[in-house]
Amino acid sequence: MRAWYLAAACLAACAHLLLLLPAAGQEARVSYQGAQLLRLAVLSEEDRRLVEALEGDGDVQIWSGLHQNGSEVDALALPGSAERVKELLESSNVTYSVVIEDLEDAIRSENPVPSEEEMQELEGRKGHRMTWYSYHRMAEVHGYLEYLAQTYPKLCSVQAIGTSGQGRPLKVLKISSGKPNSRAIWVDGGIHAREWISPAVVTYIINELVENYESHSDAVQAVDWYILPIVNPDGYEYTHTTNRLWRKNRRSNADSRCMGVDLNRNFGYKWGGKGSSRDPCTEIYAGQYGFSEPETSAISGFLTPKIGTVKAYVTFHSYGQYFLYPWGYDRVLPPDYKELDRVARKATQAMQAAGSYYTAGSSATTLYPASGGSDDWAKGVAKVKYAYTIELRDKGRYGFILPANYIIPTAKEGLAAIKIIAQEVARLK
Ligand code: 0X9
Ligand code: ZN
Repeated sequence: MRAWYLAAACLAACAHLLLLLPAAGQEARVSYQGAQLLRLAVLSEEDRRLVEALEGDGDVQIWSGLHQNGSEVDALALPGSAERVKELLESSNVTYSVVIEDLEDAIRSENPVPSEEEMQELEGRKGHRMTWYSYHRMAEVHGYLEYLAQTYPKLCSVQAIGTSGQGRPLKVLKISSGKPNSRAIWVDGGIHAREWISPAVVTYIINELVENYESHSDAVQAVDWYILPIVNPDGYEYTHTTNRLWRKNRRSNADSRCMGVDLNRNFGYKWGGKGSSRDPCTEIYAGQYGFSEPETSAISGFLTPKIGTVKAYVTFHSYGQYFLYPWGYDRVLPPDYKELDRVARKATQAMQAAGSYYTAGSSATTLYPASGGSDDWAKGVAKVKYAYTIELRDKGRYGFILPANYIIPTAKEGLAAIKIIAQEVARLK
């Protein structure tokens, strides 16, 4: 009797503890409690070396700036290192400010997850669980694409163009008014797992083109759309369950210490050049060879037969508010860069009218050289006229942890850009 009572009491009391422990085979969630986002003024070569050493020792994670022109570097001082990093910066006369006091707090307030009750009510009312008030898991994004295909079968269809390393489908939504021989535009998001604003903006664009068709009928009539909201579903899910700041995909490497390939270094044009790494433990690991990863090879397999019809390739990333065109592999420009630049400027004007200022320019000169990017492959191999990488909001206040209430304002800017690109594609000779 007594033993039974103790067991029952423990079950009740310990249940919440058990919930915190990961289930068998599952990794524990990475906590960023005590991690601080610092903005550093890196003025000299010596300062730069200090920051690189801190990164090499695993004390900081660079978020932006170190390989760009200008002196501002955003670096996340990792849990347990923040106080020591700040002391070292002070003793080395590197000035800094604290942008995010505690990253775990920021993560906690980023995404107000609605209750299951609210979601069920939404599903009953709308037939899907998608909103632009919070960031959604892959299953909800994919469920939304299926809902559109079922609801608008004349306009929309869904196709899995391949599967990720862990077997998740790479779902593309095609939006087409059905005109034969139409030109096409490719749009993707979520190649980098932690850039949550990207799939959110891409699904917003989808929603506008389909559910708000009357407002954008020109864009839908003029071209066929192929839209892949989550290029890297394994990484994306991992940022939801385990490590909010994961960037790469989740395939095991030959060097089993470190997982994942940077998919935006794995495309097969100028693969393995500047701004990419052969070291699997870096964030910019290019993989064993160009298109070694299922996610990138699915995109090339899908688009290669469409060469000649795809006139624009737009890939959404974050953050920094940049509108970038090739080349990314080095500081050189394609022969028609003036036309790329003209459309970039027109699009950024529309984005500014919709809300925010974006800097237009070529990738390598505006940001930094980085080879093996999807945009360079689209331009260099798939012969896509307008290849753009759009780095969405913000400019560093929240960085990757952009609170969900910024989804709609940011998405309005993305939509404004996409509409200009569609207009220009329609005008092509
Ligand atoms: O480094 C990248 O892959 C992109 N920036 S991010 O902060 N989202 O990681 C920029 C890619 C620009 N395009 C090329 N370099 N090809
Ligand atoms: Zn990115």
